[in-house]
Amino acid sequence: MGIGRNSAMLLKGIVVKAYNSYYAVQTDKESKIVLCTVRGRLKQARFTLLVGDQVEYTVSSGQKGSIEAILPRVSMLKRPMVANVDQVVLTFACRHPDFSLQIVDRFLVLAEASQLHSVLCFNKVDLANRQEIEQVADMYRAIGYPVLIVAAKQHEGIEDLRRLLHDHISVFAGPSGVGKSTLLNAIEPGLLLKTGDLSEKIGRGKHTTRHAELLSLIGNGFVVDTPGFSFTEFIDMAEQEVRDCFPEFHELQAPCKFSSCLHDREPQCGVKKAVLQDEICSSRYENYLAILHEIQANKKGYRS
Ligand SMILES: Nc1nc2c(ncn2[C@@H]2O[C@H](COP(=O)(O)OP(=O)(O)OP(=O)(O)O)[C@@H](O)[C@H]2O)c(=O)[nH]1
Ligand SMILES: [Mg+2]
Ligand SMILES: [Zn+2]
Repeated sequence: MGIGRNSAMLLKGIVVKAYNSYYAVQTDKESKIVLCTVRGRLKQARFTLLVGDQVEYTVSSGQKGSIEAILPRVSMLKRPMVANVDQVVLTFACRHPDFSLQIVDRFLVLAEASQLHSVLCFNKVDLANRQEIEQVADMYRAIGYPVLIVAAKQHEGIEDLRRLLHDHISVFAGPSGVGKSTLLNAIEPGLLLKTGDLSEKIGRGKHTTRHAELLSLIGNGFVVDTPGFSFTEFIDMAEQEVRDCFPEFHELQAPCKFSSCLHDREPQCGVKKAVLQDEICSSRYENYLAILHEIQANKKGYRS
């Protein structure tokens, strides 16, 4: 430590928002925000310092702080760029927009590929048949994913969701219009996030992508609201990688004849057998094959 150079006390905090030349850092204990610049020797870090990073900083004079060190990063999410995210709450509407198992599985693959712990949140249950959505929820619970069925507008299930966010950095992701911002406002009314109808949103143009910001929850924990997107693509993924994003395949693929088995056209495949015996849900297997074939078609396109 720089003895004498800076007699100010070293404090710990987390970057909650990045501006052009300074960072909003929330202190560990009091959840007070301090605006910080980056120390000279850490200047190159300006390009790598992310929202979500834990930092050490000093406050020498007045209110302004100076970031002295970045603590080791546990994880990094690329879209949105946030460090140290521990879980993603994949949010979907039971209706309006229509529920789709295919979209759920495609988002789950993206989350698994980023090695994030996923929670599924099925919102707008007030518009749907609860029994039907419970069946879908049970299918995902059997795989090991926690599932919450909620209605943000009616404040139903909000307490369970709040409990799950406690002490975590959680990113809310999912298609547009499913109610992510409405849910966050229900959890923490002070957030005052913008919500709206799909029809109103179409006119907003392309510039709705805001910079990621950690929103602080009373009690402990942070959430990140993201603009919805529906276009999911997997072209940077390897075939084996997609296969590994389906956790229920892991144990059942032991009997596969080839360890490289992609559970598609190969003979003696444990996963295909499990699908036939209803041990693996056929919608999951079909959605897997669709992604696999997209990746394969894309590879072929490059070769020719
Ligand atoms: N019926 C019903 N409507 C809801 C519920 N939750 C949200 N909505 C409505 O759904 C619409 C979209 O909600 P938002 O919270 O803006 O959706 P979003 O997921 O944040 O959308 P993007 O920001 O575009 O990604 C709004 O009109 C909400 O009032 C719910 O539980 N039930
Ligand atoms: Mg929103
Ligand atoms: Zn196989």
